Amino acid sequence: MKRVLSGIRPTGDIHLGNYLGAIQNWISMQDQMDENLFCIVDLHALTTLEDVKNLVGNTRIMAAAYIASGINPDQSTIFVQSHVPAHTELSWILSCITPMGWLNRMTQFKEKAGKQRENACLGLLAYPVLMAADILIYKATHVPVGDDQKQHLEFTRDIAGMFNREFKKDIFPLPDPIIKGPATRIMSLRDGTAKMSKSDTSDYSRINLMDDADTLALKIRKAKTDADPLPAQVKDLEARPEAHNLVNIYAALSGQTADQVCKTFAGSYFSTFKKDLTDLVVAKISPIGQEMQRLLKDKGELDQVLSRGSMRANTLAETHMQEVRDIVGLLKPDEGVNRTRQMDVLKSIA
Ligand code: AQP
Repeated sequence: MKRVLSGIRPTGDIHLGNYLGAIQNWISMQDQMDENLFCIVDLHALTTLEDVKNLVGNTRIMAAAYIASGINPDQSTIFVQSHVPAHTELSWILSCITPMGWLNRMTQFKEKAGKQRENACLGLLAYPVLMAADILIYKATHVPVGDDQKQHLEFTRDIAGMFNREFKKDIFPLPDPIIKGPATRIMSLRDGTAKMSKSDTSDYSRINLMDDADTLALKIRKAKTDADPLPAQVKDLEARPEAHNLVNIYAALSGQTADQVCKTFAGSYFSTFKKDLTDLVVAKISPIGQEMQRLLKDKGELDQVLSRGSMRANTLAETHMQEVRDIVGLLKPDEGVNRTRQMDVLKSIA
């Protein structure tokens, strides 16, 4: 059984990095896998509360982005993480076998906490445990993500192995990270050494899926580059991170390798290359943005997709959660006794 699970935090404008690093791979896997689950990980958004604006709106925007990009809700399960309580239940159980040393080594925690390590919230430190639960609760076998999530995926495999050994049951498959293509790490348009990110304060650092054609053209025109022409081979771009990034974006959107792009544009200056890149970005991204705008006009329809998704996700997650409760040795509630107690309480109130 090949089952895919992946997700994005609804923390702001969904950008080209999210699309090329994650969603494009989800779409290519849709037909190849037995089951696909795509989650909007709203509980993860709470780990950086300062960045959380309009969580409800952003959750719907993310659902619209998934569908507009090509995730078919009749074929794949699209749902919201907080609608499936088993994620947090499993997260707690996993956190009880997670060594603190493993969490302290996570580079994303170090980057996000920065110098405020002592004041950083527990949720930010525990983020990888919840992410492991997101994946393991569905016994997912494949997880398509961008390069920045590599360490969290290794952590998930380690924790799954540890749980299986600790309880002497092969319950969790070790999920395979799918990190592929020329766009596993799209960089900021303003700084080729920083990841394109929703939380970057400069909107000119990223290409948003909902940017209109004029904004896309302006952002690419303003993107940082250098005065040298493009080389014939991508290896000669190693010391030119901004130029390398734009070539990677062109390659990913046109379905070519970065070397093929270099060959085509060898000797051209960025003034020429940027014009072709703009045409390509507008042709690929504008229709997605327009479809998102259309989908967002009918919130009822979007909410229905999410509620259908959460029904499927809950059914699967609860089946696996029951196995986990049995394995760790939690007492099952006796339904008969529970009902009698409820009646007693109701009588005492009456
Ligand atoms: N720049 C990127 N290049 C390639 N892939 C990327 N991803 C994110 N940025 C890039 C991939 O998108 C998926 C969802 O990421 P996320 O929103 O859950 O978390 P993130 O990695 O923290 O993304 P951002 O945009 O940087 O959000 P903020 O600013 O809120 O932290 C993941 O598969 C990720 O690899």
